[in-house]
Amino acid sequence: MQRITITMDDDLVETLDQLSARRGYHNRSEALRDIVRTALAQEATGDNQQQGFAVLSYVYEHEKRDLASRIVSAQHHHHDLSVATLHVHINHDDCLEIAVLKGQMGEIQHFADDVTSQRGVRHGHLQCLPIDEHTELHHPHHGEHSH
Ligand code: NI
Repeated sequence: MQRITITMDDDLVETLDQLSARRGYHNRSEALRDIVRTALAQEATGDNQQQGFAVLSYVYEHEKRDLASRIVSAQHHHHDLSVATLHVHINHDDCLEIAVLKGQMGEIQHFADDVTSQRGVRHGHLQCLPIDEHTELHHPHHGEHSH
């Protein structure tokens, strides 16, 4: 680990401290490390060849015309990407689905667009977790897990 000194406007430092407090970071370094990781993950999303995992979440109205079956069709069309899907009936009309995907970021983005662009799908969000074969992201304790 390296210690670095950075220069930042007062306003930006205040914003950083507020964000840090809101999200429960213990210090600025921890907050900044996560901000950089998020930026890195976002950048990887644009790299179609990049391999990784992704979490796609969305809310949809299950009785809206044939929306539920169109979503299932999209999932079957991209079955090779699907690791697991969690379905929660959040109220009388709406369902929340969380899909864990694995594969190329370009294909994952395409699948996410297929689902979230459907009429009646709301709160679509894709979180990408790129895998770097050489430096393991977010996992400094390699070797402790046997799986
Ligand atoms: Ni449901």
